Amino acid sequence: MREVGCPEEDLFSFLSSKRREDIGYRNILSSMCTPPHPVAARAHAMFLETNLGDPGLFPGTAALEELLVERLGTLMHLPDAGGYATSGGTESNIQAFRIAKKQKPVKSPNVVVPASSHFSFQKACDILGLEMRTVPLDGEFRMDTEALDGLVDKSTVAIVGVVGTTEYGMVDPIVRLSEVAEDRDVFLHVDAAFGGMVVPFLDRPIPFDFRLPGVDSVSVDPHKMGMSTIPAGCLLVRNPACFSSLNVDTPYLTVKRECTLAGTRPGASVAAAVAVLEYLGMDGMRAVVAGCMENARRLIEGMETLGYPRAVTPDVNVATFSCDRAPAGWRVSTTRNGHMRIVCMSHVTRDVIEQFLNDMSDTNA
Ligand code: 0PR
Repeated sequence: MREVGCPEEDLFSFLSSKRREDIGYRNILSSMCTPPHPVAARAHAMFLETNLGDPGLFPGTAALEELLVERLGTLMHLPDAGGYATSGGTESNIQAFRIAKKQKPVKSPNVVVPASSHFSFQKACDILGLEMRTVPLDGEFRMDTEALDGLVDKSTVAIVGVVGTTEYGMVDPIVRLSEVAEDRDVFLHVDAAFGGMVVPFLDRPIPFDFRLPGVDSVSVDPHKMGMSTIPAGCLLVRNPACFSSLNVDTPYLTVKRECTLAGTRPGASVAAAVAVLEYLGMDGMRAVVAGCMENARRLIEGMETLGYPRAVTPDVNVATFSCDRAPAGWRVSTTRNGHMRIVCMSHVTRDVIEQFLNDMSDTNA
């Protein structure tokens, strides 16, 4: 550290120079995050110092966390769902596996996940000592449920389905997974980190949530399509009592037990998440999602006109192409199969898409 502190103006000009090195969201087509909605930013600033790790000191903020769980639980067709605000999809996935593992104490536990699952499940398996069994995908990058049955055995503590896969934006056949989970009496975790804030707002929602009897937990991230500030995730469970298996004693806090992974936890991004849901309502979210889906459709149409076929028709607003070059200045990503991947977040407006397509056609020339 410096011996003597830096004058504020100098400090902030240093910070500004670093901030200018960041790439503006306008040209970022590869991210599942987006600039926070203005009401999220405003709420975040109001709750800057709050800590949900000691909720008795911040009962108002703690009530907002409960409201978030209630709102998202209701969206997932279970108003009484248990849950808490996590730091994002990774923490939700780790915690879901912890619960599943506690529920079935076996000698060499395994979990069965689709090949498309997010890398956070690898971290979870490493931390928890779980064998990860991978189910291959079908021709449309969804879990091939034919292959699922043979991978589940007595030591399987959890099955995972993904709603809005990171790379291709697909929704796994959760109806079938729910049947298998019930038949084989296995915990079913649905990773809806991305699609949980998309699918419920589609004209024809694909069933994936607690309406399916085999679904035990769902993760959904307000800091992705929920336009909240970072970090804001949420883990929801059908049976609120299952969190008690994660409890540790916290004798000197205002609550005597804690089931969360993190100790100190931000209230600001939770207030921001609630703010967006309340401000937009179902109607507002439907409009946001309709816009993103329409932009994805237009992008696919435009790219195909330029001779770059889609890899698949996505279920949510992630578009992928057989195309190996992007015009300069744009951030796109590449899937493990080598497809160009573009996430049509709300900052990726129609104008941005048209500009991108223009630049693509110039690189073609
Ligand atoms: N589950 C799914 C389906 C995800 O897509 C992600 C992250 C996670 C879980 C983990 O969520 P957290 O990152 O909140 O822990 N998906 C994005 C990805 O890996 C995250 C991301 C966002 C990456 C913005 C880059 C970026 O610029 O692509």
